[in-house]
Parts: sequence; C-alpha cells; structure tokens
Amino acid sequence: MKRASPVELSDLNRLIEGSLSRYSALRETDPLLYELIAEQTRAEATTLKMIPSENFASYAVLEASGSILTNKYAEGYPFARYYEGNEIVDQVEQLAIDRAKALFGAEHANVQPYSGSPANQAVYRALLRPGVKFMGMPVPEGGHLTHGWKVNFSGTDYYQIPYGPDPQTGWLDYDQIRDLARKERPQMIWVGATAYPRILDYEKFAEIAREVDAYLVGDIAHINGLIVAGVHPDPVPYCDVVTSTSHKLLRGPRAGFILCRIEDRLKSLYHPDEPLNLAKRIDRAVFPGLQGGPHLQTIAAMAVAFHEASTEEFRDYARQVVRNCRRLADRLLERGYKLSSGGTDNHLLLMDFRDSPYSGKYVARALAQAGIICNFNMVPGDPRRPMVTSGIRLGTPAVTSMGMKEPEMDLIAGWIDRVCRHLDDPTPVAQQVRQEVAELCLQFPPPGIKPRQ
Ligand code: DSN
Repeated sequence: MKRASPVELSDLNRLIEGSLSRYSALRETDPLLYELIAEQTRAEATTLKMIPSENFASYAVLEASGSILTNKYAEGYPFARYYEGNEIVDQVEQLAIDRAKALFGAEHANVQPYSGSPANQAVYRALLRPGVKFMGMPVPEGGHLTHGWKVNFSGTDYYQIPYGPDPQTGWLDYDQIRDLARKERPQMIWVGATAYPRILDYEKFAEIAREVDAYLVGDIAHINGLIVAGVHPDPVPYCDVVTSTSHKLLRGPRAGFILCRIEDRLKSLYHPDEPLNLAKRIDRAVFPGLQGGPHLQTIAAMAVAFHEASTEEFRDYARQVVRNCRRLADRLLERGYKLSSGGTDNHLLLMDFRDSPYSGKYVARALAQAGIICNFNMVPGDPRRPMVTSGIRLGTPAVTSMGMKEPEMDLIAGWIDRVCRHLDDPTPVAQQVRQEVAELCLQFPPPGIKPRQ
C-alpha cells in the first residue's frame, strides 16, 4: 500500500485542527468538553468506523443541527401549535415533512420522533392495545430492542411472537413465517433488522400480513439509504407504516421519522373507539402521546439530509456501500471465514465465530486495538450470551463516506485476517495494523473534517 509521507500526516492534522476551529466558543467556555470532542474527532479521522449503524454527517447537517433553532418551543404540528412565534419554524418542519414524503414516496410523514426507538414506540401506541400479540425478530436473531425484546417496553407491554433467520443458513424462511402468522394471528408484524445481511421481501411479508389481518410495519433504519437509492426494494407500497432513523446510511442527525398511509387499511380494527385515520393516530401517538416539544434544530438537519439524499451523488454512494460490503465479504470468505447467510446483499456482514474458542467480544476488542472499530453481535443460533456473542458486525457506510472503494476493502479484509490469525496474542499485530490503518485514513479524510467541496 502507498505509504503516507510526513507532509500528508501534517496535512491531516491541519484538516483536523481546521475542522475544530468551528468550536472556538466551546473551547473558551468549556475546555474540558472541547478537548473530548477534539479527541473523538482525531480518533474518528484515524480509525475505520465499521459499526454499520454509524456514519459521517455532512457539514451542512452539523450546522443545521447546531443552529439557533434549538431555542424554539413548538409543541403541536406545523400551522397548529400550542405556542406563538412559530411562523418560521412551521416552514422548517413542513420542509422536512415534504422532503421525507417526496424522498420515500409516502402519503404522510411525521418527523418529530426523537430517535428510532421513540418512533417505534409511537407505532405500538397508535396501532395496538397493550398485551396483544405481534411478530418481530428478537435481538439475538437480528431484530431491534423495540421489536419485542424481553427487557424493552415492547417485550414487557406487548406479547412478542418471535421469528428469525434459520440458525444453520442465516436466511429468513418465508414459509415458516407464514405458518407462524397463521397459527398465532398477530395484530402487527415487524419487517426490519439491525443485523440481517440479506434483502427483505416486503411483498411476501405484505401477503402474510394481509392473510392474517395484521398491520405490516417496516423498520428501515438500517437500510434507508439503500431504499432511497433503489438498491433495495421499496417497502412503502407494502407496509401500513414505515419507521426509520435519519442517521445511519442517510447521514442525517440522530433522530427518527415515521411514514404511513393516510387511511387505515384495517379500519381501526383494534381501535373501534378511535375513528381517526392512520396518519392522525400516528401523529397523536408521537405528540402529545409520547413527546413534548419537537427538536427543531434536529428536524432542520433532517430536512438537509433528505435534500442531500435526493441527489444522484447520494445514489452513487449507496450503490458503492453495497459493492464495498460485498467485496469485503468475498475477501473474507476466500480466506476461510464463516459469514452468517454466506455473504451480504447490503451494508453489513456478520462474521460467525461459533466454532472458534474466541468470542465476538474478544475479536471486536482485538480489531479495535488495530483501529478497526466494529461491534460484537449475536449470530443466528448463537450459543453465547448477548454480552459475549459469537459474532462481529462490520459495515461499510462510514468508510464509503470517506471515499473508500474496492481496493481499500481488500486491504481491510487483509488486516482483519492478520488480527484474527493472532487471536492468542493479538496486541503486537494489532499495533502494526493500527499504524497501517492510520496511514490509509490519511488519504481519506472523512466528511465534516475534509474541506467542503
Ligand atoms: N443500535 C442500532 C444499531 O447499532 O444497529 C440500531 O438502532
């Protein structure tokens, strides 16, 4: 690989310090906090951010999210608020709503959820009575906490019927899901994952949901950008409700949003006393059901992210995310590593260490020492505990935002292999790899650090 010269090293340092100049007031007021942000900035610029749910927001997103809009209270919805002085912020929120609807082709959008989990909580509140049955994937099978995990409100206040990928193949079996739905008659079915490397078939899920008179709710937080780019199928025509975060692949602020049809396909079957249409029920569940004032600075940043995601440049980016992930998967498979489901169709892959004496947690720590930041993760059929696991989850959204392509994925696969071959004593190799990772990162300053183009 090309070695970085001292000049390039000082260039990166200059870029990093330049990007920190935007925090001059913070530096003066709270030097301790400033230094922590500076340290995190330096760490992110010199390591490989490979947690699949992380990414780099653009300068424009960061500016909107740090703007004076944080000062305004605006309980309610655009043009129907409980406070005065909202003429301008009404336009901000309406812009985010209009852009969300246009980007995803949805009838209705709510952009107020503080993040993905509150968005999902609002869906339960809008669609179900506590205690009723719904289907979702447990966390160890690749689902999200809010899809019914036992320690989450969704698992304690509602009754999860679990489904998940086959422990041997790592693939979802749609016939099994259909049989389970017929037997259990859930009132809602989640389709969405945090650790499933394959394409989800929304059409098949919709057939199943319709057959058993259940709502179908898509959680697209992980793959929102792939859907926008047309790399993955569009859930909107098939789902009653779709939830998402605006960060991850979309590169927006840390927040959530909900898309839905206006009319209720099931005619308020489970809310006979609530004649409101679906869109109104969702809105009412978010505010005043769960939240108070919307975070307008975040909603503004979300509007920016939707705007950025509507470009051809973003679609190219999303396509490259998948090409990079496939390349990384291929290179790991060639070296004999086991991947859950045998590969990937999206932005993430799961390395399966069920046969290894080393746990996912141990491997993730060794890779972090080498500057490859991923997370330990359960794999389907995992015999280890969630705090230990037999897998690691690697993703390509952030390294692709840095501008990395297939040749860099080859390097990363080689480094992962070098560390994994020395798991009995990973530190010496990890330290060597850490240096090489930093040298590669010098050539790919991340958005938010490199100068605006
Ligand atoms: N916790 C996120 C993830 O890392 O996948 C999902 O919300």
